[in-house]
Amino acid sequence: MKDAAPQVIRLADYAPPAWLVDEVSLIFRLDPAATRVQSRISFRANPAAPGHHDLWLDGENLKLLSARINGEARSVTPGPEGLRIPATELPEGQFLWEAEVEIAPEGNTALEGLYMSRGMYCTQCEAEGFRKITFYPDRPDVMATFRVRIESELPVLLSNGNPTAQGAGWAEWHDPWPKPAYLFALVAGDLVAQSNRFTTVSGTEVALNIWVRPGDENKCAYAMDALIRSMRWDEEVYGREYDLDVFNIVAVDDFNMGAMENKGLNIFNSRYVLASPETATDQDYENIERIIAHEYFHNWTGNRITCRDWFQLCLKEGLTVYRDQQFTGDMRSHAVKRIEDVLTLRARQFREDNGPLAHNVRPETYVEINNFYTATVYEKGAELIGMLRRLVGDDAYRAALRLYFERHDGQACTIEDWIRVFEDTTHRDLSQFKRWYSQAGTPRVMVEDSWADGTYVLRLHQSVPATPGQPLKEPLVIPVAVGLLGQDGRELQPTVVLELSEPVQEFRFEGLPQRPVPSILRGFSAPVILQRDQTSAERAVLLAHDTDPFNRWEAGRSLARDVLLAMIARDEAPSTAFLEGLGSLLRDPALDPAFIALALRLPSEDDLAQALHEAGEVPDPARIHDMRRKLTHLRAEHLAEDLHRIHDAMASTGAYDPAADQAGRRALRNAALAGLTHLDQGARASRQFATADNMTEQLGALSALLEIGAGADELAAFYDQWRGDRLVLDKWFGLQVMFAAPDAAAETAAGLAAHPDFDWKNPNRFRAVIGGLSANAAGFHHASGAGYRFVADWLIRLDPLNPQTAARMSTAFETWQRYDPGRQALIRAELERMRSAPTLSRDLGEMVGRMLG
Ligand code: 0A1
Ligand code: ZN
Repeated sequence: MKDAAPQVIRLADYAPPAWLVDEVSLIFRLDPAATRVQSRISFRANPAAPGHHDLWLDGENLKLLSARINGEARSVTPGPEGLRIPATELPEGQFLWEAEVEIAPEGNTALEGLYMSRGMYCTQCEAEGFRKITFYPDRPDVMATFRVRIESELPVLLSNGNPTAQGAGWAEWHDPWPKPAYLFALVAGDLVAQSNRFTTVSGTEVALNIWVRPGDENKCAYAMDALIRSMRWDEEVYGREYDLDVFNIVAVDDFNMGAMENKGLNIFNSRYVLASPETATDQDYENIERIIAHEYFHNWTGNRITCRDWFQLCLKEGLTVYRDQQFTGDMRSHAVKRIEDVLTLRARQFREDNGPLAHNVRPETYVEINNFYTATVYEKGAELIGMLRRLVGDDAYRAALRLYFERHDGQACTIEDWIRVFEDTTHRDLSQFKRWYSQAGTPRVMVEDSWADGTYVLRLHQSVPATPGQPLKEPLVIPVAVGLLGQDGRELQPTVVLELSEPVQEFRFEGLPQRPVPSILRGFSAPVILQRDQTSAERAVLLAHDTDPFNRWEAGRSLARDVLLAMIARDEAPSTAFLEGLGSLLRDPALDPAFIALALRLPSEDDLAQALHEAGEVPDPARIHDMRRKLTHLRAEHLAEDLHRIHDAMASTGAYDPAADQAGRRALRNAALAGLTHLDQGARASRQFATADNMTEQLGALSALLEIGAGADELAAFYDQWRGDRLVLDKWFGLQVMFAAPDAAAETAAGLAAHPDFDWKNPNRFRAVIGGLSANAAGFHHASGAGYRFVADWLIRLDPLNPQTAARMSTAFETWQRYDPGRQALIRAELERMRSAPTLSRDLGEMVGRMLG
């Protein structure tokens, strides 16, 4: 409900907890409407907070039935956010708190705390959900061991740690590793497991289980395989071993985010567990592998070493994303993974960083912490780790991590602790590097160069634009990886990492035989926007010869972007150099098909709007849409022969395998099909749809058809085939909205929202339709304002039930300042309408407030 003046939490106000917890013991008597939770918590005065203090326990929506201190009944009246026992009423030193509360999981639509998803009980406690389960100091710097007893008639009863005892209608668990309450988890349901075993490097046997609904057990094999590979990889690459007798994963249909790293009991959105070749795309498989790894890696980077407070979120998230990126690179292809990661970074983080929601990787204030699980904290946070590694080198990185695990195991840490392990291992002053954590905005690096007498000079200028609350910026340390090529494509200078730390700096390369073609920011060595006038001849050299695969791809990408911008600005025809450059890639047998597929991918409509805004222009979403379609068509005409050849040559042989090789071939095949569909009105795509034996090819064909406004029969057939599969049906909902023509997008979304299978309280289904519309740039930004209205209507409706998801999805509006006055007025009106909704949550209120500025 609406707060008069929502409280702002500040990093600067951090104070250590007055009371620490040694052990927690919980008994759950599960009931949908009236679950009883008994707690026994042993408190001890914190020596780091000298004096005798009040006890503050967080608690929300709890019915307190009884409370005792050292066995003596207390009458306490909790407020809306928790309860306070004055120091005068507390024993000194230590005491035992016992309480019983009642909660109603079936009415919990926010999916935070203990809730129900289609008959099963589950929990989500990050960031501050444990306070909806019982009274507790719900902050990550309070770490305790947990004993849990669950009583319920449901057959499977799970919690963190190791099972200790069980009988008919009950089970007991013990987690010996001290943890913050946000890592608590409980699951109860009619579930079945796919099981396996893992022997750790030191010989401990671990039982692995993936728990799903009966009927889904044949869709867990890939997740299990990914888990085993993750466990082995973390031992081999980071020396991290698993530390309990069991590792449980549970798939849940109703979940706000992707997954959650609860100690020994990871809970997953079912879309990131369940897969079979017929129902999951290659992209789904890759996501499952990545997220399984991510949550598993949290066991060390997050759980054994956690965050002191929520401002330090990037400590666990940036590092864990960095680790999962390395893992995927090792499992698949580093070149392809890097390109994919940069595409995501630019699409999500640069977008965020260049708008009203820009914030530091380590924020300094928040109203609702759930609003800070962002691309900046996660993806830019990971980029900072990569830069640090580039600056200190691989050996020092390894040594620093060893020290981090050794020094901080069992602690709740800060970014200062993290930086210090690097300083202590390298004896290098990293105070300037630390600015990356406290300065929002995407840095621009402007490049000038000159050539005389065998010496090539690169002059780099850095600047960071103002962001909300941060008008002035200081120079950063930016690792700029550079290589030099000859005009004939030969490498004259292998990669060197230049350290740009001044506002302007010159770097000299001497003794060169000819003026080189520079390959700058190889591997995307820093999350910056490079500003450089590059001739198309130079780009052609890089596209054909760069030894750095990222920059090779980047040369093609910027060529495509410039072609599109010239079409948008002045109807200029695409250059033959561009089309021929692509043609050569398509004909190069040495290239990885996955790489070629990425090279064929045109910048998205939102990428183009971002580029136009960056160039000081006002993007017109309708024109962007038309020109991008036109280029897709022209390109297909020019490359038709190659595309036909590729579509045939990349056809599958043998049994479906989700690994990189086959997935890359299918990605290229679908990319070729999408182009060809523009030429043959869908004949090939219809054939592919009819004969596909896997979801990647079925969905590739359907998408290609929908993109040209065809595919009605296939859409109906798809629904008939998959109406019983919730995850596949999400795709059916999402695709129609994403590919709807701009004039019809809002109407299509509204039609689907009235469909009997539209369950708006399920976050996946809600995201498919409402998120689908915001992903359809030209439809969402339609000049009528119908797209804006539709999304705002649904966010206002969802917000009182599930504020977290409503707030997250409001980022659809974060780019509003890019657009023309007409669109700006329409969006502003919708943001204001949301802000004045009588049911506005703190979550959505904060987001809308920040967007309005
Ligand atoms: N820590 C999880 C993400 C997560 C965050 C918040 C949640 O609920 C508010 C749920 C999950 C991760 O990084 O995977
Ligand atoms: Zn995470």
